[in-house]
Amino acid sequence: MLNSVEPAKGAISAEPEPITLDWPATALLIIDMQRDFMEPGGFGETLGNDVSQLARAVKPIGAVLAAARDTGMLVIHTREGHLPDLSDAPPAKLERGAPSLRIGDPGPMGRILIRGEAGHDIIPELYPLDSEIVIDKPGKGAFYATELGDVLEKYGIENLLVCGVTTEVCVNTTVREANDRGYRCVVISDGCASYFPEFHEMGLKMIKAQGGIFGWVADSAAVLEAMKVSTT
Ligand code: C5J
Repeated sequence: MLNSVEPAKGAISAEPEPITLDWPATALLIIDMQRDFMEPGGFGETLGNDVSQLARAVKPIGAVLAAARDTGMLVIHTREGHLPDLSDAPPAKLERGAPSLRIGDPGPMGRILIRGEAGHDIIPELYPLDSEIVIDKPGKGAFYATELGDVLEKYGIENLLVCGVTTEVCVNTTVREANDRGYRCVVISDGCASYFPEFHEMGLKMIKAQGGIFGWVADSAAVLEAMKVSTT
């Protein structure tokens, strides 16, 4: 158990406190598990990052994804990326820093962070089923300039299980956007990862501090246990 409060039956053992979810009103939101972030030669590596740091999130996400598929939970995958003509990429993003390759440049997995290229695709281990929703986003947050809000409303979603990469960038930005829109977010701690382990830790702390100012944090085992209890 992650904290001292005894969870009710079916509640997720989470921090800062257990949370009971209405499962039919809950979706699994998997952020940016794309080759461009996870594999050598993609966007993440062009920024100078050690992409092997992210691999640890794959198995926990896979376990929760399998359970979500078994229970019929709504599953939403996101992908960060831009149109081939870069019309949705602000100059301030394109010009930033001194990467080895810039967004739109040709790389070993196609043009960096461009929709339709191999690097933009989701890794095979977590590949979306045809029945699952894929949201393409130009920014870090999954609500900005996307249809995500409309999709959640259409399916009556009130709660989000959130995982993916990276903890302090797209996961945190999306959780903050979701929190402001009234969604309860449970962030799956071992289903997130960062190129910087200390940012991962602090990114989770920022979410659950101050009574859960942005949401709740639980590990995949706690989420799976609560899903199991509520479906048996
Ligand atoms: C980044 C993301 N780190 N998905 N994107 O640029 O976190």
